[in-house]
Amino acid sequence: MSRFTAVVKREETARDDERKPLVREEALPRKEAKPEEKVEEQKPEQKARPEKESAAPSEVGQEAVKPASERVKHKEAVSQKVEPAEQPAEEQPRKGIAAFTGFIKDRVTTTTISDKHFEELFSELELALLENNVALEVVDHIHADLREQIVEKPIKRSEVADSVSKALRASILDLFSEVQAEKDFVRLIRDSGKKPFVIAFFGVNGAGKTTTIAKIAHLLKKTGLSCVMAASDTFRAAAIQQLEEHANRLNVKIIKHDYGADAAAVAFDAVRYAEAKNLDAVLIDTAGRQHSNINLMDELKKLIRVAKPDLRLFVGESITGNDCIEQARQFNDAIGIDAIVLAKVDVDEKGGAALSVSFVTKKPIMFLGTGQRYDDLASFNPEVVVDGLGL
Ligand SMILES: Nc1nc2c(ncn2[C@@H]2O[C@H](COP(=O)(O)OP(=O)(O)O)[C@@H](O)[C@H]2O)c(=O)[nH]1
Ligand SMILES: [Mg+2]
Repeated sequence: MSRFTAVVKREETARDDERKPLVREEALPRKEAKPEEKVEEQKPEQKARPEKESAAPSEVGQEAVKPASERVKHKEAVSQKVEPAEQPAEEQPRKGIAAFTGFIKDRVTTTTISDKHFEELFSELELALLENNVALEVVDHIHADLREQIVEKPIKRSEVADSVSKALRASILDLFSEVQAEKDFVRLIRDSGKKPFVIAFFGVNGAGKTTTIAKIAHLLKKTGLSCVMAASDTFRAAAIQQLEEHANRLNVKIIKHDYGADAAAVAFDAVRYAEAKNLDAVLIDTAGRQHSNINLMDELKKLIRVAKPDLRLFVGESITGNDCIEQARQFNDAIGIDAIVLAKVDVDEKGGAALSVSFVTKKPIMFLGTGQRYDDLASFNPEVVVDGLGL
């Protein structure tokens, strides 16, 4: 999964048609940010939170636990009978998806894969997916889908690995099929007929809201659209100042009140300002105390009533994996979100959040945050995620 971010980077930066080998980020020489381009130094307290342990089944929804734990039991039962796999002499231990397809190549001698055999083989893939922060309900979905596609279906021995890879690719792409985002964000704004087009950003502290707003303001400017920022995170010390620094650097107007002011009033003033100045968009920053905080949700609901955003973007940190998915679910339940920005995929070696967050919330991923510069914002393409998995 570590190749996920490398592929995103490659898609965004390498415009040439040449297919470059995928390399791990850390293998590349570090490119120093030019001071004026760098969005912001990471302050120690804002540093990306360390990765959580991969999801233990107990951390996830109850109803989803059952099928997977049944499979684990099944795996134990089956593994008693399985003869040790023959290891080709020079072979390195394979992991994850490569292990799954390779395993099939090594062991399958018949032209169909039985249910029992499938369960045994899937347990490899299941572990790889869980380790990579893919939510359990997504693993269950892939399991059911893949089983339907390959169990007891006649497959040529020589084509087994290929067929399974194709089935897995189709299954993962299917995760996104219900929720295709408008690919062209700028066109979405232009075609909306709304002036100003109001976008509100939600998410927990440190997820990347303010940084994403700066990146989007930069994107809008590059495409000739004007905007104003609303400093509606009036709760956190330095939040207004942080947004203001971006506004100054980008030469974008910011509407701000004092700390502790009514967030909805700030947003309202920004919308009024945009109307008066005939601006194209309003970007509303919001506070991000814990999503379980009822006061915050009430404050955000009021802001939504007053500013009537046309787009409610949830900003989540890719690296927090299942936490990010839970937050997205809870923000969606509490205030309703339209789409997702998955920030910090550049520091996420796992990538499971991208597979899961859309599936769980049924909302599209609109952007990926791929770094700390203004240009580090990639539009989301499911095919790129699947390519990154080597499928
Ligand atoms: N590596 C990386 N860091 C990011 C990204 N987006 C935001 N950050 C950093 O994450 C930290 C918190 O971001 P901030 O925008 O202040 O989060 P907020 O509290 O949700 O507004 C800052 O240090 C940002 O520079 C990203 O896509 N990649
Ligand atoms: Mg902020």
